[in-house]
Amino acid sequence: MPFYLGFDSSTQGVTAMLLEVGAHSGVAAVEACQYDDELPEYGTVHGTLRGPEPGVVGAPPAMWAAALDRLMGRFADRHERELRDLRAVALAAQQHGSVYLNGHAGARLTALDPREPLAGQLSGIFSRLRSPIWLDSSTSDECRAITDALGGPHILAARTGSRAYERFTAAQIRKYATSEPEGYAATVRIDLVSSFLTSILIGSSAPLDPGDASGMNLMDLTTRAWWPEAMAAVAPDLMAKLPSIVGPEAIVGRLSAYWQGRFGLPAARVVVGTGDNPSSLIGTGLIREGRLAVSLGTSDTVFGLVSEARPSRAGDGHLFGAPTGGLMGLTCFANGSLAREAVRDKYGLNWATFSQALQTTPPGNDGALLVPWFVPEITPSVAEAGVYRQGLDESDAARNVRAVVEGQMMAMANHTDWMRVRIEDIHATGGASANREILQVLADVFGVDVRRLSVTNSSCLGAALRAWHADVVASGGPSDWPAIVAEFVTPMSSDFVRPSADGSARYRELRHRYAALEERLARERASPHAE
Ligand code: XUL
Repeated sequence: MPFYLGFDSSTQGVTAMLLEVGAHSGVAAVEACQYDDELPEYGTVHGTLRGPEPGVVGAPPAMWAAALDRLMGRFADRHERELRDLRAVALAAQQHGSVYLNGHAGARLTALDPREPLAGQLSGIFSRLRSPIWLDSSTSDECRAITDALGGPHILAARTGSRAYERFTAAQIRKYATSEPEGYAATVRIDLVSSFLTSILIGSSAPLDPGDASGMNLMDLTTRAWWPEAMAAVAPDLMAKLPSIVGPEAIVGRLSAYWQGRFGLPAARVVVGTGDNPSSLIGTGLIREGRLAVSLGTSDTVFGLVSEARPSRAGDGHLFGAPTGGLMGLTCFANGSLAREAVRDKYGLNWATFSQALQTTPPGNDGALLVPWFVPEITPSVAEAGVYRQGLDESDAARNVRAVVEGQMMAMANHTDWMRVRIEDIHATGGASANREILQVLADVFGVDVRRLSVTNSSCLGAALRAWHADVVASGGPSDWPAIVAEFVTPMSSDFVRPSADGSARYRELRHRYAALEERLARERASPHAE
């Protein structure tokens, strides 16, 4: 029976999932590697390196590659028999992060020695040892310059699907090119995390898919090709340094001699990589408009397929290419699990007592509000961290727990309106979706049913499903996404959360108050290029 392998290289670690397809369809194995625990030599905290300037957040790209190597080795040790029938591999990665390679990289990738671990062999190929990642908020000046050069935020949003954002790759590249021109000049190739790691899988430079490329402010969403004016506004000779863009189901190579020789893997097909959010679209089964997914992870994201290219007027969301070929709308919040954990830790709670706090407090929290910007926020654009309470005593642990969750869910609902999707139901995923009380707040705020999926790492599942789909298509079979997701994306019947009439009524009113408070605070602390 055929097997398919999906990787999710995320902020805090990398996960891989092996699917068996056919008579015994199912998830055959899942393995993970957390960077802080398993690769402490890179010195990351939650997979990131911060500073020295405020807002600067990055990670060593060599660490992502080392983790991939380690995880592949673990798979080969534990699942040798299944891997003999491995047909295809696909990878998803945190979006927006960029990897800067010098002139040695190309030759080195094609000649990796299977007798040596990967990490040592990559030394000397990076023109920049620390990659900026999506949590970086240090590029407001660059966003402003790019926006001015291209004629304003609405033009940028209409062309690329998003106004300028600090974490998007265009602003990050501009900052590097202007602050370290020598390093930029020595860079022959700028990858996203997905194309960098896919290049390592195939042993040569891999292209990008439209889903990840649309997180750069550089791709024309209509033509799905690089936008020459944006290149000129960002950095000299940029076009020559970027990967090409191919369709979302392209086979870009085969597992290279390194993986075959080192771990005995077959020459399985390798599919173009994508971002974790486009991958999650598949992993949450969102193949038609009307269903939204809410992913509660390091970042919280809300996303869904959209049938028309209508970028947000207020600039609070993005249009990305979807793996199914159409478009997805997405809004991203930096204060996801980071904010929930900050509140949990501040009051000395664990997840069980956090849930109890939600059970013992009423929906709407008697009008108490908390705006949870524990780190600079992406939506709305807020450059400086700050936590605001209205009608809420800071010493009241239970009410603060409810207030942080309600604030997050109300912000999510308010900043989803721009997608103009008639929401029928929500599929919840990500670590915090295991918490039924959090899902109750989500259901009440959106006023629709919420289902938790049996596989919580939807990005990793999406990658494995993309591998299966692309392999079928490459073998001359039909592109049947409904059949593919129906087989693996199964809501758990026990975790079906209905909105309560009482809760929904309260949030309809409270959402307006929250929006007004958030808007006032954001205006005072906004990133200057936002409007
Ligand atoms: C999306 C975003 C985050 C990262 C997290 O725009 O910045 O969701 O993709 O990995």
